[in-house]
Amino acid sequence: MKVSDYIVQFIESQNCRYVFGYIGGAITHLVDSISKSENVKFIQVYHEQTASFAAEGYSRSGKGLGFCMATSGPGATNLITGIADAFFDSIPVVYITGQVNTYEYKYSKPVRQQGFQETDIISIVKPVTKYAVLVEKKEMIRYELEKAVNIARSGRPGPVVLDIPMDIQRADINPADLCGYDDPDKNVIMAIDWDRVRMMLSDSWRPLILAGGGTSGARDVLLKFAEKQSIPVVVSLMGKSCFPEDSDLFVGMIGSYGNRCANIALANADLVFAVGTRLDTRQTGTKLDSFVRNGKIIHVDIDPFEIEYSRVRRDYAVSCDASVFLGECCDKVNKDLSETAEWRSYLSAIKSEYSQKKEVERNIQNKAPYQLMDALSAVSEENAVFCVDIGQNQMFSAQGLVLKKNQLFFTSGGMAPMGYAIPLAVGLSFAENNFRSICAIAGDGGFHISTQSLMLLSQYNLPIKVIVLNNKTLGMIVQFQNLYFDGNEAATTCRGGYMVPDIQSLAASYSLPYRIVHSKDAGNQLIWKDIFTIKGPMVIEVDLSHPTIVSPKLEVNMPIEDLSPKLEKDELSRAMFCGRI
Ligand SMILES: Cc1ncc(C[n+]2csc(CCOP(=O)(O)OP(=O)(O)O)c2C)c(N)n1
Repeated sequence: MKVSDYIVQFIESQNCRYVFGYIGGAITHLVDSISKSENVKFIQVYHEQTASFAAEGYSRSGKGLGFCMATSGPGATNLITGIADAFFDSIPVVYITGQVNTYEYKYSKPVRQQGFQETDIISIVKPVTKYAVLVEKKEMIRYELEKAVNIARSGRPGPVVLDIPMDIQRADINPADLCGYDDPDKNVIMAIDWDRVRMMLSDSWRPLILAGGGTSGARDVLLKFAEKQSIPVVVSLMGKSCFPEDSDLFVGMIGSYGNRCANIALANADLVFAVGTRLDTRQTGTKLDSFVRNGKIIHVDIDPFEIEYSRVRRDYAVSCDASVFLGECCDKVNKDLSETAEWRSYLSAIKSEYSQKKEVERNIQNKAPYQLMDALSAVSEENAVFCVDIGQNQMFSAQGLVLKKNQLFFTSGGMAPMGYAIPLAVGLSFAENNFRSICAIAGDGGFHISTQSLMLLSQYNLPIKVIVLNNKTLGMIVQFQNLYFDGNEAATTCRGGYMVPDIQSLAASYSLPYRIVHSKDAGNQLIWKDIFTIKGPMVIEVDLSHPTIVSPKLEVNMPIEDLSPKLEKDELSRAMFCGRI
């Protein structure tokens, strides 16, 4: 059997029906083998970066493992942003790159290159992968594939890269002779000190759950635990959609761009269950001593390094899978609900006083982007997925969308590459096979960066609504420039040298239906309802007309509750539970 055929058989066995990639000489054997498969299809994209993000989308759907392929040299290097993104946001993806023949490869010789398009991709991606290896011997193919998949999926998930020379791809093997991989770490579990957890909860009057992206596979037990104990919940950006946001227990999203009510909740909790989160600076702010300063933190993260090297003071930290921890919490801890009643009623008052709606009423001139989020929250389908890009559009969505139980929200937290949303939506859409309606939300900048991926929407009639929040600027950076650079709009506005293409013409050149929604109609539910009744892809340009601002925002060196625009001192101290006790 040819090695490339064996690889395809293996991919089929991983519940993967689509491989995203861009052809080139060094992966032609693999693409040829896929083309002969009845179970897996090669989706030829229009930029390797699109393939790298689409494979993440495929994995993030939970429907199967994402696979991605690119040729040696420029094909492989074009994958790097996606590989790094999957690494920082813990998404299991198998990236396969073609390589020059082993007899052409330079190995450790001090020359720059021997073969055409030869590039040592393995050394380049090592710091942003869980595992990356050049498969030099055909006999190792089964072992390396099984090892790669196991590593990608186990523990804290992440990307792996297999670099496969052309002569290995075309070599002949007998599958019966190949050795497999045996996971050596199968049963390593860190014990949880339940007495300690119980004690901390029983001493607490103001408990709060902070759910991070690691709870995305633990939605049911998170809800069960929170409801059983009536513990209010805040989420991080990556944790958004892990808890139903129409629940009374939900307070909001925390962090540098968190909802004000959620940051205030965090500042006043006396016990935080921080689960499936690495407590990064965008969550804690830079003034670490103010983070949960009136309380204790139980930190649960599957990655033992995050537990060991956290910058945040924790009172109990354990490396454990979020679903295992929360599942056991449901059985092993119990709290007298009357003890936390005052905290819950305080939080519901804070939630209503410092909701995103009130924030917008008070502090935002151009309300259109937030009105848009209100409308999308109201009319989007029960099982809609929101794939969200980077910039102000990301924060409008994260702060403004109120998600229901079965809706999903995917964005990039650690790497945050503009141009992420549409390719991500493409991968998800192939995995979902029309089951979910998908919105890709992007700014004009991120949209332009990923324009070529629009081809796939019309080519495969993918049910993706691309919503472009067109403020004709790189809005997030303009906001930053206004804050710290005296409003010098270098490289971010038309004056500064940044231009936006004609979005309608772009949609037309990719044969996509197009609608424009003007600023005054951004919150018009009827318009959005009408848009969602149309099946298939569409580009919807939301013309935001005027400058846009994200609010609230935590400035550098500020305590987590003291978001800008700042509340009057008196008002803030009245808002603090701890100010009253
Ligand atoms: C690939 C990449 N380049 C640069 C940045 C830095 N950056 C972050 S947000 C942003 C502006 C985004 O502008 P746009 O896509 O128009 O969205 P808006 O902020 O206006 O909603 C930039 C340049 C980035 N995150 N990714």
